[in-house]
Amino acid sequence: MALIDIKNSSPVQINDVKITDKFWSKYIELVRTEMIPYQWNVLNDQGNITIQKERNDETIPSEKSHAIENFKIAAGLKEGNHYGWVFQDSDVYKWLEAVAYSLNHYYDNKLKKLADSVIDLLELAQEKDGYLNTYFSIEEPERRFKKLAESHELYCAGHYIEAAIAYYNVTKNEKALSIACKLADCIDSNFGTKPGKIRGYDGHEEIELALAKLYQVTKENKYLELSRFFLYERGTDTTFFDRQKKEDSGKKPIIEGMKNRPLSYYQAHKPILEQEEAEGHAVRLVYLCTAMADVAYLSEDQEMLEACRRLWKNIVEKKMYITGGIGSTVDGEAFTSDYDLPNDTMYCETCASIGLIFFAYNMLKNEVKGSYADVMERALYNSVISGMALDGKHFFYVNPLEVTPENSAKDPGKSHVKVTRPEWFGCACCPPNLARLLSSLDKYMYTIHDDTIYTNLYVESQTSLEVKGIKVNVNQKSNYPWDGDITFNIEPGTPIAFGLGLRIPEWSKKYKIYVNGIEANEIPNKGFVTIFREWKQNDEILISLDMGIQTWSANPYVRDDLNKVAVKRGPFVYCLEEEDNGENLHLIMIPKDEKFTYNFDTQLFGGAGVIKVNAKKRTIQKEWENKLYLQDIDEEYKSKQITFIPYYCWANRNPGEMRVWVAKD
Ligand code: FUB
Ligand code: ZN
Repeated sequence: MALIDIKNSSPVQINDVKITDKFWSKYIELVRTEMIPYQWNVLNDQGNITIQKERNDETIPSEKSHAIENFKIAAGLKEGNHYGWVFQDSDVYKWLEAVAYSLNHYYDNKLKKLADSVIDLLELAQEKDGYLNTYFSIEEPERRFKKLAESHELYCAGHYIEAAIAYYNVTKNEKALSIACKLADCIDSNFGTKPGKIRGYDGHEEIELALAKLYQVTKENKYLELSRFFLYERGTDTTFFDRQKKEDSGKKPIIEGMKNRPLSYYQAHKPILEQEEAEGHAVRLVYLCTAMADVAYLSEDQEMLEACRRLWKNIVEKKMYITGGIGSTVDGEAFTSDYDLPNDTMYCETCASIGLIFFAYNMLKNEVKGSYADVMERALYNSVISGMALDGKHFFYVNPLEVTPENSAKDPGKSHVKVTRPEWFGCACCPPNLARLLSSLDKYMYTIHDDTIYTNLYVESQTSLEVKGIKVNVNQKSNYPWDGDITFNIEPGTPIAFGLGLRIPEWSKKYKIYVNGIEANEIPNKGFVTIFREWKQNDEILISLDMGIQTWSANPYVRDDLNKVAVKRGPFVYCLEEEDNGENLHLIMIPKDEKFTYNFDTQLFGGAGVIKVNAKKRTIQKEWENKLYLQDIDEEYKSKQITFIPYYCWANRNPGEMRVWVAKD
């Protein structure tokens, strides 16, 4: 079933899954009916949309998108200048990729024609030698590949290649793929170790993961080799960016504000095998790791896999928010030190959590380990979908765990921490990234290793998989993520022996599994319980997960979360909003043994589980009037019932305070 079944642990081809899940179908429909048309309007500067800067920074271009117009100018169909970020092209590519996945769920001829016309436009914009980049073609052709630290040329190329593969897989549009191959060949002829070639790499990783995908579609070894070159070259010659900068000196910066970034920002401070810690720009790091994990898998590179494991461990054990957000600072949109996880100045870019999912999935291709899927689920249900309003037309670039509107308004250090989701951003990397992830969710649900199908995500669906060369339908039925019972129906056609690995999420200490009504006692191994048997038509498995309400604590080294708890139920992290609980959420305290209650509210947020508990709220006594400090004053509290909503739902009502970590008694 996999496009190229190099080993037995194959990825699952997208057209083999049909999602019927209530929770995710809504999102997939939202992508199709709202996000894709809405984003198309934005890319064409239509629709009267207000574009906000993602943070206070004069240099952010935010008048319009101009992304399609840039292609028309590069194609010679229009006159004018390039407008927007140097990587504006990637917004179109991610949109195109989302269209491809969406067409796979719901074939829409009009949309396909529109996407075909975009491919035609790209063909015109592509230069004779395969080069494709509107900024450099229009504005500075002589600077092509001359300032890779900033230029994003290979980043944009990578996004096109990903889009082309998706589009080709779904529609069989050969032109899309041939533009991608021409582009990759152009890169191949310019980069490498041979004399005359550029021995360097892009400041923003992306081409590496795209080339690994291109290899899998075309079976052309040169693409895998080029990906390996970029990965292994990174950080070996630490003078590369500086040398390019010197040769390019006197010219205007390609991106203002990127002049003085340390090499670790680009993960170019050391060779990748020597990088022990997740450092620098968070999206770059996870895109790098995504590529490393895929290339390690494809070329059976154990050293590279070991490097992935080290970086993964550092992220999830020391640098990840409970929501699956990563990146602790706005400065460089970057990781900081271990356990530095501030809740109200964090970055947690939507793209970074999406990249973490890509990384997790590629690790799952390498090895059976439920914890990769746990992180995938954590990011997906929390930091990722909080990146979008429930209307599919407003987006967060960063996903805070604590917001005080006044501070965001007045503190320049919190200008990136928005209280409501804007309609679009000057730098619009996140919204189309969300669209492509949500519409391709089916890709992440299963992995197959040898004769076992592993379930990474519980999503109601009908999936056709191939084990031992035989087609098997695996159907999931559930009301997950709100309920913990998931029924699997197995339809092998003829009886066949194989394993079905059921992930036991880290949050579900208690669970039960029944096979055809009889309780199974298999011991979990590496996060999965595997039922191995000869499956017959209509065999049924029920897994029942613990959907109790839980309070979680952070490692005591996380200074910002000390003496606080976060409330969780199933895969969801919950939060408090001012709308339900009044202002000054920091004064609320959760008593130790209070009983939480849960209710599914069909009216709220289109249906969502709400949690309530009797808590205490500190009262502000009269003595505090006009005083900032008082000596030896007793604290007084009033009891108060408080309401938690799922974190992803926050900021869908009136603007106000929000917090995930709540003080505990
Ligand atoms: O540089 C391209 C994209 O813009 C990055 O991935 C995001 O973090 C944003 O900086
Ligand atoms: Zn982004």
